[in-house]
Amino acid sequence: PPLQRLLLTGAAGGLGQVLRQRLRGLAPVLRVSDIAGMGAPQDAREEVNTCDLADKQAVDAMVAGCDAIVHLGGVSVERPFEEVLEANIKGIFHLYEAARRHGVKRIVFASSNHVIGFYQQSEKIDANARRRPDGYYGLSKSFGEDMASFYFDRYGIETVSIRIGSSFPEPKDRRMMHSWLSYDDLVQLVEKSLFTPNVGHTVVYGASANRDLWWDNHAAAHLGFVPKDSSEPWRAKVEAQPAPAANDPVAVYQGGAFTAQGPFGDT
Ligand code: NAI
Ligand code: 15L
Repeated sequence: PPLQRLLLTGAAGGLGQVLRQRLRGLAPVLRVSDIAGMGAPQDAREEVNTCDLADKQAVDAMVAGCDAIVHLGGVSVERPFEEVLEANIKGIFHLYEAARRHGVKRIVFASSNHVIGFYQQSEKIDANARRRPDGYYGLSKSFGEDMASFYFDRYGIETVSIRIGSSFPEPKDRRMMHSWLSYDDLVQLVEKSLFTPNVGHTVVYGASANRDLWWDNHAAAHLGFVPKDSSEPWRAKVEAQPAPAANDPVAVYQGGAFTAQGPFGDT
């Protein structure tokens, strides 16, 4: 059945601002949510909801009345565990609990390459590779994928977990020549993740058709995701930057600099 009300979390963020524009029209009502300000509703088809994902009751109210969710909200970089715990770990539990209570059928979860960040850049992996999270942030996304798996097996709520590479207007460094996901390809992948039937819990890598990919999406072929863009037009610009040392984490690991952050706190 067609969607009635689509929820977009993280709507004030970098990707949220893009998808707020590009997903409107997929459902009669788009509800946008964030802890940060989002401005007024853009038109009569949009609802604006301010919510802290760490607040269970607020998340329940955010989800009520929605039949599908694109979940971008949360801490999006490496941070101390306590911050990641609130927004991402408690947050994803609150989201799935609310989805169960309110009969949400489909969730598109913004997972991350940092779930597998400790693979080396010389390795090529698929969705079945053992996860190797590269920090608390990556651990929280790994937990989110397990939450999605459990809520499908137990309650039949379907999820596509998109392990987004680097989704920005253009690739900013050598690593992103491999990991870049254009906004157009992101939009295509989110739409396919929302509307492909019988996805169960599918894990897909979110990268454009870059020349030297680390990630093989054969396990998600049923989504029919065919990226149209490539990082190649930026190669000369990116390779004009000074090259990192061969043993620099940005040149060794798929997760790049995230693998070398922390420890945080008193140590
Ligand atoms: P972003 O940091 O710009 O946006 C995240 C949004 O979540 C922000 O607007 C923030 O206010 C909101 N948020 C943070 N804590 C919250 C809380 N406790 N309650 C409610 N909202 C909260 O990040 P970006 O780049 O837009 O990424 C969106 C999603 O995609 C994130 O989940 C991120 O982890 C994921 N992702 C993004 C990648 C990228 O290349 N942009 C790569 C891999 C994953
Ligand atoms: C992510 O998960 C982050 O949200 C984003 O800001 C980038 O750092 C991206 O990964 C990346 O690995 O380039």
